[in-house]
Amino acid sequence: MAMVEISVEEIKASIELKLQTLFGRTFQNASKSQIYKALATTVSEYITKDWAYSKERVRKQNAKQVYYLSMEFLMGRFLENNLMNLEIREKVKKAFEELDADFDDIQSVEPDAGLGNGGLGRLAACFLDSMATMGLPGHGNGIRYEYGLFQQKIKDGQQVEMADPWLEYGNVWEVSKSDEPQLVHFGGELEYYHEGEQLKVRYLNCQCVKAIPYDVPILGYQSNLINTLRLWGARSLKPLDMGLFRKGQYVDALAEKELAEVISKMLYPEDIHEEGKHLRLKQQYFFVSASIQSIIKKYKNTGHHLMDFHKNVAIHINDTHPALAIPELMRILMDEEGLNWKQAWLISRKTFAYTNHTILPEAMETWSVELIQSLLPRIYDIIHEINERFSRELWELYPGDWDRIERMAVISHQRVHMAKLAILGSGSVNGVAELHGEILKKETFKDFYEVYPEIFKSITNGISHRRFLLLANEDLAREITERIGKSWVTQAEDLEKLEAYAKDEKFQKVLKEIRREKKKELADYILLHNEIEVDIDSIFDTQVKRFHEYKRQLMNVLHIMHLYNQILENPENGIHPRTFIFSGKAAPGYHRAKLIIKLIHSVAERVNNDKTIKGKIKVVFIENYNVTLAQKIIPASDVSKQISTAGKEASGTGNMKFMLNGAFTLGTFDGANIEMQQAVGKENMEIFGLREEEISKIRQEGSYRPDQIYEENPALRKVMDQLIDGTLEPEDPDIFREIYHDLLERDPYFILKDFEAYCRANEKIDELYQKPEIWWEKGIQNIAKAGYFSSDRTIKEYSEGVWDLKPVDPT
Ligand code: 26V
Repeated sequence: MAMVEISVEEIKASIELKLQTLFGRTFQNASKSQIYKALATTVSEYITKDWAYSKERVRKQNAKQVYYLSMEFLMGRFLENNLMNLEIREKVKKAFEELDADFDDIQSVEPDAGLGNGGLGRLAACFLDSMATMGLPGHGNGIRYEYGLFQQKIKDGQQVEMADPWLEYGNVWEVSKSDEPQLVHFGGELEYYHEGEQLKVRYLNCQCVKAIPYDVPILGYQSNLINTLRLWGARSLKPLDMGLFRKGQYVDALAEKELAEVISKMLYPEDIHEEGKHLRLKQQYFFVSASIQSIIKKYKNTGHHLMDFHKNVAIHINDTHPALAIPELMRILMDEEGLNWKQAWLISRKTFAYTNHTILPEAMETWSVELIQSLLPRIYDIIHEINERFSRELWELYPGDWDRIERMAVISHQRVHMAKLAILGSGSVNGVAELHGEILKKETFKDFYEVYPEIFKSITNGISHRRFLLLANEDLAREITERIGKSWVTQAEDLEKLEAYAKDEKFQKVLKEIRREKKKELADYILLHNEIEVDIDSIFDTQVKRFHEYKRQLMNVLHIMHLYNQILENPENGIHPRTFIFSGKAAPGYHRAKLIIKLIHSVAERVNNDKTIKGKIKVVFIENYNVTLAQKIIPASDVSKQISTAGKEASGTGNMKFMLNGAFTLGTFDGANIEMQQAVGKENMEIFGLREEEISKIRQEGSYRPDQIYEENPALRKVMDQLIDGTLEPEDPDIFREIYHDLLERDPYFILKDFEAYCRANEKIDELYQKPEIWWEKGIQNIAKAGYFSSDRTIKEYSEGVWDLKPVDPT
């Protein structure tokens, strides 16, 4: 639907009409939330009309389609993004000016759709944006969680979790299709029987849950194609038990209903740590089963033969969470469509592709045989058969090598290993950056790589450069367009043309002024929310992401303590003032990550209130990090901290968002940082610390002695001692003792080992920042080379190399 033909007058008229018809209000006496709804409904009606044509076009062209199955879609706000894609933001702003209302105020009524934890969920959202923009028929399938990722509040320096009832006031962007439900079965017993030649299966005494699709239109920039994000909500199949109801047992009457509906109640907030919860497994099968059933149903409507399924449909599984889609497709093809095992398996392997997003062993999903067997008996039987057949193949390949067969088995030690299931059932397995893909081949999935080398790939992640530059940093986007034209919005590599302006004083000044403006806005936000005054001429040095030990927020804060000590010792040490910004959530059950948040607050308390350092450094923790906050913080940052232990961060995508906005990266040789440095050049990015090979060698040798580093480095020793000597929390001097001991005795993430190099890298930043011509030139170079990290490029690689997907003809 490219650009919408609507005038400022029409926008105003529509808002006023909607206010009347929906709420019986005039603009003057409507609430902000009513005005938001009136505007959003106006926009969504425009979209919905074209949505139907778009589906029709895809159908007529017989285009192959991809379904991106993901437990998480971290969408953020819809209104602003849709206005951007329809290119009517300016007009809407104008309309609000004429109505004498503050448009930002209205936009901020919309809650973030926070249906994800972090990188994996935001990646899914960026992919949807790119597919729609590039005219590729690709749809998301996930869960309509009633509660998104918890909201984070900070009380006494500690994280407190609050619910995120994002649907409380309705959701203008979804269309519920309660008349197109799918039924999902849990539990019960199986009864196998013969119908002629065919072995059939019946389910007895199972629990059946209704899956209702809620469809959200996904627009692309200037694109004719509107894709669909289909989120499934769980409903009880049974109406209220009126027998109980009449007897006055209202609560019991409701119980069964609630048992079903709890499935789509909330998003699990534990990224990385696998917990093996019953309800989580139910969530996985619930959305996967509903998705596969509806995909097949739609496919059968086209009249194509099932044996051609993979030619028309690709299904992507975002990490192992949707891996049950593989046995579910097998089940439907065999039990309901009458194909034999060989046929069904062939189709499955040609249909599915799997992306791995982390190699941390604690994130590798396994489920107990007992749980799967009782909850999903038929699915278990199919997994068991997959395992049997695979083991026999292995026996042929490696006769007598029991060790290997055991290592590779999908079911071993009474557990089902989801990554192994995902690899076996897929025609493509990929890592999310070069290094990550290599680690998968050489270590994590080495055995499988030896058997199926051709299916392993690396596809480096990307981000929606539209959301994170065109939308989040409108002024900068405008200045870029003035210089190099508008093509970069759909052809991100064209940002490279900016290189010609790297030394241009005028453009350097523009970048600097826009950054300053963004810093001013963020400073206002910080003053309002944290009651901390920050100096907008200080370096804004930012680390925003989920809290996890491998991401090493702890190293960041130890360095701040060190810097503070240095300033106290030598108040005239000449460093440029710096504001250290943190934001991010910790999993509610992740004690250590929460303690690190507390430590940051303790250090902030101390540093921010010490008048003797004259505000040279400030530490700020911005609560409740989400997509909307990212859009505020990233364009206001001078320095981007990407300091994970080498080999641990599969890719990182925040790193790319900062680069795109011209921040300078201080990072380790990890994930996509490596490729960012290749793109922008060594001089434009500061890399420090141990390499992955070095770390893996030290680990193997078992030779690491953090206590020695402590002994040898007096400045570090001082900082460490301050963790336990009451400097920080005189009332509770032992609170950080466990951190101290862990660093000294184990330091599993090599913080002490990298500390010295990290300090030096920070000094280098300080020096560079004090040479403005050089600093801003580097900023421009970063923007110019960020094009490669657009998710448009990533999606192109998936389309060509994995899905075999082509853009639909827009006419
Ligand atoms: C794992 C689990 C385990 C069970 C409980 C819920 C849950 C939720 C999420 C996860 C996996 C998280 C993996 C993840 O987010 N990985 C990140 O993926 C990004 C996109 O590829 C990548 O840039 C980051 O480096 C990687 O950490």
